[in-house]
Amino acid sequence: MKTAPLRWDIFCRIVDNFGDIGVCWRLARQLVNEHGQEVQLWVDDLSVMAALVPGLAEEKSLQCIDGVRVRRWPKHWRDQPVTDVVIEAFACTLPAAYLSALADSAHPRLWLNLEYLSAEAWVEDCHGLPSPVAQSTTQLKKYFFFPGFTEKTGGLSREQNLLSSRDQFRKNAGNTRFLKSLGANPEPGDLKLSLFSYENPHIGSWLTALSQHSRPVHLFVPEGRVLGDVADWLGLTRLVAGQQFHREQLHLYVLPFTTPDEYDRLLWSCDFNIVRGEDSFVRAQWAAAPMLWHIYPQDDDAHRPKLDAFLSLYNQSFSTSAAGAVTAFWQDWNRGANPAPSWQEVLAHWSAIQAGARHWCEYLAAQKNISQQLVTFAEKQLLFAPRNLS
Ligand code: TRH
Repeated sequence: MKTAPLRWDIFCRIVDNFGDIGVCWRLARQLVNEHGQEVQLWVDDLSVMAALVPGLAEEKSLQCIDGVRVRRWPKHWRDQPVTDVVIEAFACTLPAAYLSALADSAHPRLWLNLEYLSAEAWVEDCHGLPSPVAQSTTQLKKYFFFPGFTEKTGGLSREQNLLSSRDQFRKNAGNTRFLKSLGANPEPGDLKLSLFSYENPHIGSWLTALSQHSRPVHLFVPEGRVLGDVADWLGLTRLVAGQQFHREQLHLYVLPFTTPDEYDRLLWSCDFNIVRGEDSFVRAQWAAAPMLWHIYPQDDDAHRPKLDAFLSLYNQSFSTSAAGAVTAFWQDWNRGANPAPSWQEVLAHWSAIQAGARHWCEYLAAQKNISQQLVTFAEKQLLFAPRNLS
């Protein structure tokens, strides 16, 4: 039975960096374009979003992009009609007046708390649990929605045609053309890497190892927080997009921050990707190539068990020795130890690590993606209850 589209409000507060809006924007687009839903995305800082969405006009309080109504989340909230489903992304705290309107609504409403991605085991137990906070009203239901890496979680963001587009791109030599457009001309057998990580003061020893590799290495570094450490190694004070450097075997390209789709193409074109946070971390997994995750560092070291939990799942796709090499490199990088020796171990297990990365991607691709799961969950909660679709 075909059901009428639900109306969704997604609220996104940008705490830091690009991950919060990267995740919400991707989700909003998928709900509209792949599931025919009506979506408004409320964002408190459009200037950060503009880095990912070039057509976005920062000064506009309402604009429609790719079918999504993008709205500035104003400091002083003015009354707005509430929608069927509300996503409160990453505990961003809904406007109080909006919340009361939700609770007072005569029609069933669903309030979902979209949580940060984690591979920790407790996520499976908490995903989809009702939140007691709002259960006092009969028409408003609140639930925790956890993305994750197993069938018992809310899944990961993956566009319907993502993997087929990736395969076509590679089959049609899109990677060669793409790297050429960045000014690179790698020969077959050269190593191609991308680097989008947080600061790492020990990166110099790894860059030196790359410069001494047996074959040419092409390293693509989008503008971001690691550039200062790369500049230090080059003996420069700062780097800007468009610059290229050549040190022994290493060709280094500083790239402008680009659109999420172009960034996917970079990940698909490289043999090894260093990624960070939440969204680039997921995109690198869909590239099905060896990778390293620089996890978002938290003051209380809460990121350490998250890193360990992911590694123990991920490593199930790898042979024992390849898993050991991956773990050592990831842990060294994330602990601020010298990553050069464990990088040599990665190189020593290269084909086994490539096979493991492909296997992991296939394992994930067999699961339902997060937008499918959200729509199914929302329809289940709201479908049989009378709704105001006016
Ligand atoms: O920017 P991040 O460090 O975001 C982080 C995480 O989301 C973290 O969980 C959160 O707590 C913290 O912010 C506040 O890393 P992330 O998640 O990888 O987001 C980067 C986004 O930028 C991702 O959507 C990919 C996108 N991107 C581009 O669109 N173009 C580019 O050129 C690059 C390098 C990235």
